[in-house]
Parts: sequence; structure tokens; C-alpha cells
Amino acid sequence: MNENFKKELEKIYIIQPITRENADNYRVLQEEAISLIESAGAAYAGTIHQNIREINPATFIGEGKLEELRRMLFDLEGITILFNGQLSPSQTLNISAALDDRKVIDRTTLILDIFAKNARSSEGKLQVELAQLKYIYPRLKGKGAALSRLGGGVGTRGPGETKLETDRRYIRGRLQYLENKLKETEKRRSLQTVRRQKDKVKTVALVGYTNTGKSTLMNLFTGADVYTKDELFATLDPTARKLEIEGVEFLLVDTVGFLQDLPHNLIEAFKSTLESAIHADLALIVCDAAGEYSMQLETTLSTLREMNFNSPYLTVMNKCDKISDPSILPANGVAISAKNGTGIESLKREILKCFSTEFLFCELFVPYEKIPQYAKIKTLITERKSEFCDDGQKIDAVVPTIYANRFKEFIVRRKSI
Ligand SMILES: Nc1nc2c(ncn2[C@@H]2O[C@H](COP(=O)(O)OP(=O)(O)OP(=O)(O)O)[C@@H](O)[C@H]2O)c(=O)[nH]1
Ligand SMILES: [Mg+2]
Repeated sequence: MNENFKKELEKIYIIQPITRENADNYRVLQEEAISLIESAGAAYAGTIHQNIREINPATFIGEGKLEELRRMLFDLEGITILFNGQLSPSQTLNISAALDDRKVIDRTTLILDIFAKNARSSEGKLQVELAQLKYIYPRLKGKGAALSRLGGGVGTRGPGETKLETDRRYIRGRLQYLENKLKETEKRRSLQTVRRQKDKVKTVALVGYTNTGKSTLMNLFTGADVYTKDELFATLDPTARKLEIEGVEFLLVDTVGFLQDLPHNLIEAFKSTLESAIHADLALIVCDAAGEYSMQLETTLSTLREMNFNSPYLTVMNKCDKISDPSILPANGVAISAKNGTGIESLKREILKCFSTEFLFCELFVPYEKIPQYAKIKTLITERKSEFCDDGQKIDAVVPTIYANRFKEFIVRRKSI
């Protein structure tokens, strides 16, 4: 990287609170904060740990500690402070004031910033802008000079300086506009979902913690060209592609990833894009076998349940190429590597098994005189192989159980998956 460019990267210093609740977990949270900083395109400058026994309502950390921090940071110029937790609007302003008016952001602001950077579709952009404005709006109560410090998170992305200089009425109007616009899009999507349900195509959703390899698996499965990267929240917009397994057609949906402590308003913002995953016939919960997979699975499930998810799911332990002994992994997960393809065939089999009551794999025989009758209904099934013999046509087919009766006279033999 060009040295001049490097110099321009915003430097971010982390304040990592250590509380009774996060005492076992704060190191993971801190590592994640570093990844978040890098994913936002900023540079990590260091971390200060702060033991917090009692939360100070005005400044979160005690005033004495803040003064200590101010002195510690005194020589560091032009750095932004990331408080690795969620701050109320007044806490943000108070901490900033106590630290010589430094720019102070919290975890939500940083995540919103990455979302703003990564949103591609017009709907994704609207959702992120809505979430950002909702987050910024109550923080506009502060003093005028502080407003631009609170905006846009890192750099000048998102509802940045110019919007923040305008008045709250403008923001209220914009919020209304965005909400209406999004409602329209949602209506259109729910129509599409209804249509899809009518088409009887089963949906399989890739969900899970961010950076676990969902999009890599999507690409491997379907030959899609979804952007994958070793950074958090690479995917924001859902992508759907056809996936065929043994003649059975599915719709595979790739979605935005989760993170522990993902702010509630963000989950709300992305609820509609996650709709396809929530109502999927099967969810593949992708975890990083070389990472904190139990926490990842727990976070994903609790976030999904908050959104009333209750579809069946399979746990997929990805990145198995990175661990030396896959036998230590929980037995109920399917171990794979989306990178080198290991375990993909067994994952496909497991997916099919989840639908074993929905489809029959069978051999059909259609005598020549019945071929016109068969021709009228054959679009209901998938022919995997077919050959003509002396007295008729032999077909290896996948028959949706709901249509099985209509093919009864042709079914010679049922096969297992
Ligand atoms: N070693 C290894 N790396 C993998 C594997 N699968 C994915 N990766 C890498 O993990 C990183 C994240 O992959 P993505 O597919 O973007 O992950 P994601 O779950 O879609 O991430 P978000 O969209 O950010 O939530 C990329 O650098 C991938 O190359 C795997 O099986 N093994
Ligand atoms: Mg992705």
C-alpha cells in the first residue's frame, strides 16, 4: 500500500470495558472490534482496558478513569476513540468532552459505518441510511459543534457532515421518506415470496455469524459470484440462486451475517432482507470450525429466534481445512471446507434427508400407450434419467410427495436418498 495513503487512514483506539457480564468474553469482543475497525477501512491504534464495577450513567466509565484516559491519550493526535459497547447519546457526548473533544464512536456506529460501506442494492442502502439516521437523530440534541463528530462513524461515509448540518426537521422528513420507500419494497418482496411458495420451490438459507464462509459456500454450491472477503459484513444484500441436488431443485439464499451484541435497531433494519431466511424451509447455520463456533451458533440462533425463526436447521462446521482434528467438533454438525470442497457431498445428502418426506426418489415405467397421459403431468416431477425400451419408457425421477398419487400407476420402485 502506498505510504501516503496509509497515513490518511483514520486511526482508532479501543476502550474495552471489562464488566462482570463480559469478563469471560471480552477478549473475543476486543478481537472483533479490531476486525470491525479494519473492515471499516480504518487503522487499529491500540486498546485500553477498563474494569467497570458500576456503570456511571453520565459517562459509562468513572470520571476518575476518564481523566486517567485523557492523560494517557494526551500525546496521541488525531485518533478516534471506539468505545467497544453501546453508549447512550449523552454518554457519547460526555466522554468526548472529557477526552478533549475527541471523536468518540461506539460499536453500533462502527457497524453502521461498515454497513454503509458495503451496501450495494438500493434497498440495502435505504435500510442502512434509515438505521444511521435513527441512531444519529437522538444524538443531535448535543451541542452544535459535536454534531459532525457523531455523524458517519469512520471517515465521512453515510449521512455525513452535510446532512448533519441541516436541521432535525429535514432528518424527520428523510426518515419518513425512507420508511415509506422501504415499505413499498417490502410489499413487492412479500408478493414474490408468495409466488415462490406457490411454485413449491423449497428455500434453503445460508445464515450464521459474519465471516464464517456463507458466501464462499454459496459460490461453491451454485457457481454464483458473490463477493467474499476476510472482513466482517462483506455481504449485506441477500442473493438467491438455484441449487440442484440429485434432481431436486432448491432456492439457496445467502444473507447478512450476525455478530454478538449486534444492535437491536440493526436487526430491525435488516429484518425484511432476512425474511427469506426466517421463512426458509431449511437453514444452514454456518460456523467457523476454527473459531468460537459455540458462541457463533448461540448468537445466530438467539438472533434468529428474536425474529420468530422456527424452521429446521443444519449446523455446518466450515473451514475444516484449518483444523487438524475434525473429530473434536460437535457430532451433530456437518464438517466441510467451502474452500477445498471437503464434505460437500455429505452436506448435500444431509440437505436432501431434511426433505425426505417431501420427495420420493423412484423408478417409473410408462407403457407406450400411456405416454400422452404421462406427458400432461410430467412437468410436476424431475426426470433424472430416462431410457426407451421395448414396451415403454423407464424413468429415474424425483416426485414431490404431494403429487405421488397422480403417478401411482407408473411408480415401479422407490429408492432411498
Ligand atoms: N480456510 C478456509 N477459509 C475459508 C473457507 N470458507 C471461507 N473462507 C474464507 O473466509 C473468509 C470469509 O468468507 P465469506 O464467504 O466472505 O464469509 P461470509 O460468511 O459470507 O461473511 P460475511 O458476508 O462477511 O458475513 C474469506 O476470506 C474466505 O476465503 C474454508 O472452508 N476454509
Ligand atoms: Mg457473505
